[in-house]
Amino acid sequence: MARKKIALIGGGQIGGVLAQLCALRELGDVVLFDIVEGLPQGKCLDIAEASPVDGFDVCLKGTNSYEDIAGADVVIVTAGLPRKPGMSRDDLIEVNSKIMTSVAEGIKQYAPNAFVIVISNPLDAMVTLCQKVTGFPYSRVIGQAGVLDSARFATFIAWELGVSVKDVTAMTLGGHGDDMVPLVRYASVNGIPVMELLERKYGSKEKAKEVMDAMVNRTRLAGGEVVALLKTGSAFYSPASSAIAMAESILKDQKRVLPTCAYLQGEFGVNGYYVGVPCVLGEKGIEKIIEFSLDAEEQAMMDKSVAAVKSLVDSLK
Ligand code: A3D
Repeated sequence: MARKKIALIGGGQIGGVLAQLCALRELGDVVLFDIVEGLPQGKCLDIAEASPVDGFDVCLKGTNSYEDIAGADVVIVTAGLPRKPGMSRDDLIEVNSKIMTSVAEGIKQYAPNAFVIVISNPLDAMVTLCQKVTGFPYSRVIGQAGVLDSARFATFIAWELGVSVKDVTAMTLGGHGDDMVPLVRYASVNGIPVMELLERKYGSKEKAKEVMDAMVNRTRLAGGEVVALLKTGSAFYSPASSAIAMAESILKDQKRVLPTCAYLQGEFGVNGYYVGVPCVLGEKGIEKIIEFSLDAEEQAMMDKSVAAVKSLVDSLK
């Protein structure tokens, strides 16, 4: 069986970690592309020289030429500027739209059969633009946001309850903005509702709600929390891990159910927009969008998040 090939467009903070994770997990051969000469070559050389120590055996190639991504099975896009303290993700739309257009043209020309996972912000708009320019089927162009937002929510729950993150299930829906929808009702520790555990811990429904509200709020603003600490960029380890989980599910046909920025055609009452929802990811990309019922409060939050996505995406036109 031929080795898989993963092309990473953007060799900055996230791109470098993506290349290292692909290598450590031997997901396939890696091509790291950037417009800055020397940057992707230097990072690939550095990672390759760790291979005898870490014991991985894949080819890593840094490049400034799109020709090298030919034949890629999966392309992960991080090209674009990250935000600085005080900026919202939406402030990046103008500059990153130009970058995304050129990137999508490169992918269309040189890797026309690839699955594309977009990470560049503002996420919901950039994945929309990438699909438009490539013209690839919706099942092959997706965005990473929900895996990370959900992981952040799960992390805060695990810390609060003093349990392993491995036993926490938590999910966010909606756009990758401050209106995202962390699903409290479905958050659990090994199937036990988190709200019940909080009520037992604090002895009152009111205090449990207060603690959960704080975790929901922290989840929504979690990206900004990292930006404020770093001062010169945004999160990069956790977004890379999140996109790798999606890529791995596609490359190995794992059929994992992962929150994915997917093009909706009526699901959750949304038509014609990319929004974060749970999807089965396998060898055909998005193999299924999983619908389930939201209560009135969750639906209202979803509607608000979708409205924010629509106004951002419509500003592209
Ligand atoms: P950074 O370290 O600046 O890397 C971006 C790279 O893109 C740089 O190396 C640039 O040289 C390169 N680049 C610029 N223009 C082009 C081009 N035309 N073609 C190819 N490469 C180009 O940023 P980063 O890696 O920290 O973040 C990358 C993107 O991901 C930003 O837009 C962030 O806002 C976004 N991001 C998304 C999430 C999500 O969960 C969705 C999380 C964190 C960051």
